[in-house]
Amino acid sequence: LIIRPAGKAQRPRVITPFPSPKLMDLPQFQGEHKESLYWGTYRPHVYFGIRARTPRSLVAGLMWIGVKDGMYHMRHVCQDSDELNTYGWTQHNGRDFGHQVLVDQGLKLTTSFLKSKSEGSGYGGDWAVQIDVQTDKPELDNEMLRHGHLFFYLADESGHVLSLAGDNLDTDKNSLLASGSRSDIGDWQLHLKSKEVLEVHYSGFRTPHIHNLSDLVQHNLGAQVRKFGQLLLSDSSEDSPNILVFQISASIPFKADIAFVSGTKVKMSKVKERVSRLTGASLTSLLQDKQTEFDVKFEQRFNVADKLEPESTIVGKAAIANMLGGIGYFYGQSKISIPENSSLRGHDNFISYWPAELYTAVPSRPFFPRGFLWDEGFHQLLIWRWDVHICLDIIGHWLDLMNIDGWIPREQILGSEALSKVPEEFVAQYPSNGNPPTLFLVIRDLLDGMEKNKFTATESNRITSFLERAFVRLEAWFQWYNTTQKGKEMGSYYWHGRDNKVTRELNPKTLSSGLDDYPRASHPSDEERHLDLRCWMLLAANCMQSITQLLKNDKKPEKEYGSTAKLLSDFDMLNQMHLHPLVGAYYDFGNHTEKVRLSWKETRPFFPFMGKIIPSDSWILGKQLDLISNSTVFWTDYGLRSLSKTSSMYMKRNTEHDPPYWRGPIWMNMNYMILSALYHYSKEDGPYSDRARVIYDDLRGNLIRNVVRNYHQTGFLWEQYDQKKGKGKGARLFTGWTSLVLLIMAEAYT
Ligand code: 6A9
Repeated sequence: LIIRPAGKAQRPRVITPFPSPKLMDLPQFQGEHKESLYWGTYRPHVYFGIRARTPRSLVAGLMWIGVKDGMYHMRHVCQDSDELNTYGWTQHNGRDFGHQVLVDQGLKLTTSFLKSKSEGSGYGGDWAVQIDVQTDKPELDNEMLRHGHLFFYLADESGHVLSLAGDNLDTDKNSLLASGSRSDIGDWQLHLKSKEVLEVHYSGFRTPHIHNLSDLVQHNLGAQVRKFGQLLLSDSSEDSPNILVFQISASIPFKADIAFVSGTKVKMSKVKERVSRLTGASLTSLLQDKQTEFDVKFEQRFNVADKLEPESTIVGKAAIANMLGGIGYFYGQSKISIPENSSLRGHDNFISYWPAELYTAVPSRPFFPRGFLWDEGFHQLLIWRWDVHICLDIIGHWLDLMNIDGWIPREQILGSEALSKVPEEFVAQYPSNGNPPTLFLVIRDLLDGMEKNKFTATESNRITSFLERAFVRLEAWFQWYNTTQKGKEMGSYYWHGRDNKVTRELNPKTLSSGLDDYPRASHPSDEERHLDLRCWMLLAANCMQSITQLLKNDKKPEKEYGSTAKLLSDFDMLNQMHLHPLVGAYYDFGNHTEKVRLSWKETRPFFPFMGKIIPSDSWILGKQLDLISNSTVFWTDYGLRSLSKTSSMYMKRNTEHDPPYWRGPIWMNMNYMILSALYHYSKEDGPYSDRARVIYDDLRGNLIRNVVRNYHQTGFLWEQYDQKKGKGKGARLFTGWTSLVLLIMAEAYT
């Protein structure tokens, strides 16, 4: 009998952090860098929200009352059912400025964010919000549309009490709304100013459940309407409130400027000057300067002025602005599924990962406002080109989520606000399951950029020291894939964790691959060979080898990566394992359908082509170009299909509730990768370069035209595009990898 001393129980391996110094503890992420990114619009799941990059922050946000079909509706958390005509950042620099336009039926709101550090400011500086409310139907004599109601709130996640400036708020006389104190920023104050006459009411709450804020406000308003027949907050508060909501009402049009200043206790902190600088005409002019700065940087980074029509440029700006404006900060614990036969399995069928922070871009603010591992690699292809420090900070956070086995959970649902958006059955993460290691795409870009002197000396130094520290983690990550996902034959891989007991699905899904319902072997087994994973492994091995060379550390087992890379780029071996020799097309391999026998499955021209593995003079390259450009296979006027039209599963539902997802529609990340390969082959000597160029030009034109048209018609970037008519599909306001359209405009490829 072994009795462990109390309190010394060993942590289960799966929730043990990787034992090496954290990336986020690197000096480059401290000091000025850290402070400069402290406050931000890091709450992408709400229409407008601010918080700091700290686990228990003071958070701010906006709600308003929208009018639809003669009814009032509260707007707060981004929801598709709100049916906004459009919303999103038209400009954002990821640091101290953003400009967002929201159209809600007749109402047009503009929310601008500005951050500024001046003499006297506390840690992280001050910030301001300008909210501009207009209507496009001023002629309507509709009472409901003549008055605008905004609700601006502050909530302290750590429970500190917020003090109200007074019971009767009259911002004409005194702009102060509230104040408080925190250990991170010192004393702070919130001010409100406007040229117009505002009516201000308030309500205070005490609760740790900030994610229920919409309900709290709606209840308060509902009670007021029932009692007094008016849509105004009660001007009352629970004891020691940690949430204060201010209702700002005025006749439309009006503008409200909100200034948050910190470090206000210190003498000479110049509160008055700072507030007046961050409101009124001064704020407007500061915002204008930032807009110009954004436009200049956009042109300097993406160089698209000569290449684009003005309506395309608008979409390109929205793409980068939403990518940066969608960056969030999350804190919490992932839930990790534990297998049925495990001794860890007690009351719950999951255990919690360690509490962790994640700073990350998100695929979609209304639908998926959280981190996704393989999406993030694509996001960073845009972000590093804008601000490499933000990019490293994000990748660093992701690598710090690695456990001792070298595994990183795929979907990050951290904290109660994130959890409240996900149905329970989708929450748990499986330690047997991976997701494409796309962070290597970014690292390859960074290495390439350093070689071509694209970075300043400081940037290069930071990238190098980042990679020095990241090396052991990247190595463990590589090994995790290389061991847990390997196939029976040398040089073969398959996505583990597919369910071989499902009977109700047309084809068991492979969520880990990121391509969800893309058809694979009908009977999952260890005989499978997945071409996409094999190509990701080649990318990873190449990248590891390049890092080893850069770091010139002979203790690092460079040879090993070199030989893996060599093995995986062996063209003959690739062809033996995955090529149908007569058709010249590439396939997965596994047990298939009715007769259940080992055979090739689904034409996949994409992956070896995207990996640029095919020699430029090979007849197979010609065959690949045939498949891509053939409209009975992959080609459409709007981009390439995700599945060949000839497939038996083309546009088939997987279950009654599961419409086709990666079985036909056009996805931007895959199209971007193919364009990148076409661009490459068009520049390589060989018999196919001219043809590659023609296809490249056509495909690029089709993609841009279609995304731009959809944006102007619908007000949004979409998750995918329909392969028949090019119509946006799936989640709208999907500003994750669909934003790659900007890199396509700029012809900036990996
Ligand atoms: C399910 C539903 C309110 C699916 O963009 C994120 C991912 C991609 O990584 C993946 O490749 N999307 C793609 O096939 C969206 C996944 C959403 C799963 C959440 C819960 C909640 O709806």
